[in-house]
Amino acid sequence: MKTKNLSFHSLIGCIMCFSSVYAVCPDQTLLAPGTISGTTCGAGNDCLLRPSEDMEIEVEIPEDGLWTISLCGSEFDTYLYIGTDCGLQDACANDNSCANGASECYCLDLLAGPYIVTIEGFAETICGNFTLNVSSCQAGRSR
Ligand SMILES: [Ca+2]
Ligand SMILES: [Ca+2]
Ligand SMILES: [Ca+2]
Repeated sequence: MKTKNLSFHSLIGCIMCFSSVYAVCPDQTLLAPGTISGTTCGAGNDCLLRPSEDMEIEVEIPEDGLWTISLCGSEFDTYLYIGTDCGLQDACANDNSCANGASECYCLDLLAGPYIVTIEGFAETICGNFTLNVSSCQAGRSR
């Protein structure tokens, strides 16, 4: 199991994501494998990874292994960041791995534990409906 250095990550999280001091992070949680849908429109620009409105979703990875975290099928041009705390991208960052500018981190080698997935738009005024899917690579996946 991964151990999390809270003070270190909180410090870095504050530097990279200033307004998370004032906002609630995460917005939602998801136990992997699974899917969650929502919208970033009206969700607030709480994380400064991009200047757009954003959603932060805590994804609980239940076991060490290869995991795909995907926004494929989302209805706008997304950016995807995956980190060990709010505002971080230390696990993965992706812009356009799937169609229509949507983002995917494919078969990441992850330790079990919580990760914060930040869903942003490619530009300040871009927001929309997203579908976040987290699946195990070992379970097989067509692409
Ligand atoms: Ca943002
Ligand atoms: Ca937000
Ligand atoms: Ca994109």
